[in-house]
Amino acid sequence: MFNFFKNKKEETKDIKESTSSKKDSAFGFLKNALSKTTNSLVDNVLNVVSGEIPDEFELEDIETMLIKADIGVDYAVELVEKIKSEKIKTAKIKDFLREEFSKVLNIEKDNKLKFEKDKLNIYFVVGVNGAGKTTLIGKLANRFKNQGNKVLLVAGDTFRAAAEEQLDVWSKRAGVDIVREDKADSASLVYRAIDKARCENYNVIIIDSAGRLQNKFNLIEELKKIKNVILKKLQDANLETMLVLDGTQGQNGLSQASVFNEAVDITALAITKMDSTSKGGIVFAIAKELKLPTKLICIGEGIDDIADFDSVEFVNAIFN
Ligand SMILES: Nc1nc2c(ncn2[C@@H]2O[C@H](COP(=O)(O)OP(=O)(O)OP(=O)(O)O)[C@@H](O)[C@H]2O)c(=O)[nH]1
Ligand SMILES: [Mg+2]
Repeated sequence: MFNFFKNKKEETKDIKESTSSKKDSAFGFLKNALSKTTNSLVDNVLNVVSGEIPDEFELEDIETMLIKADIGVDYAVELVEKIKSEKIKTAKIKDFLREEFSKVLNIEKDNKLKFEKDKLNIYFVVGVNGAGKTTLIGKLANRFKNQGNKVLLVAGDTFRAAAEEQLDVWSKRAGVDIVREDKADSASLVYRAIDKARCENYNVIIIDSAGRLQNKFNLIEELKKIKNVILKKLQDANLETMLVLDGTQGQNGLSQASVFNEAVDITALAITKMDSTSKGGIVFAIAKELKLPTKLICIGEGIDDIADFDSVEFVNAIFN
């Protein structure tokens, strides 16, 4: 349904061949990919209805289709209830869904990544193991660097030497500086990094963190500690606490978002792996349940495979 990229390998390959055009066409790429899924979302929903108005069985099928698209069970039930109570005709279901999805993404919070060139901008990146945090940081660093910013990466995942190595590789690829210290306490490292950034006039700091789902309590406590340090040293800096979610994980994302949000007050979401079997419905589920804005999407493992999330384009891509 929302399996945007199920058959998209070829398109991915085409785009990979031209990195420079990729950034420009990231949303074209998404649109292209989505249009097929879209058709599957819209078609799947509409295909189960034959009469002028959906009957009970058909309403159930619509609900199943929506749940499969990862928009969340509660939201799917709510939509179907509306279709039923408002007696929405089959011919109008597409318009109805379009309007509902647009409304849900049109939340109060801004979808644009916080950034002011003349200030210090701190991005604290969190998420479970393997979500794509370190990769996203590399891409974001590269983008900020290319826009003329002075960028400092902080290897806040101090438990695994390999994690620091991985971030180090990305820092070289992006041509930006990095602060790393084996086995250091990550909160102290962040403390020192913010001092360094201020002394040396960096305007972007991106902080990596360890993702360990199996050790949830410690992970969350450590993240809270880092967040407190950042808040203490924030002054007039911008802060974006960004949760990275693997788009292929579907509804798991919703529960992860709620745990992380409770601990560190998430201000932005980044959905990764939209190029594989991602079910983009999670964007709606999270906007609906947690009122959290998706600000970035990642569409591959390459350095340019990142794009700002645009809710209008996203909905258009699904329904046009
Ligand atoms: N296809 C695809 N793969 C991605 C994307 N983003 C990240 N990956 C891959 O996902 C895997 C995990 O990415 P990492 O960046 O190491 O994830 P992490 O959240 O830092 O993981 P931990 O440090 O273990 O918590 C790597 O193999 C990445 O190349 C994406 O947008 N698309
Ligand atoms: Mg990592």
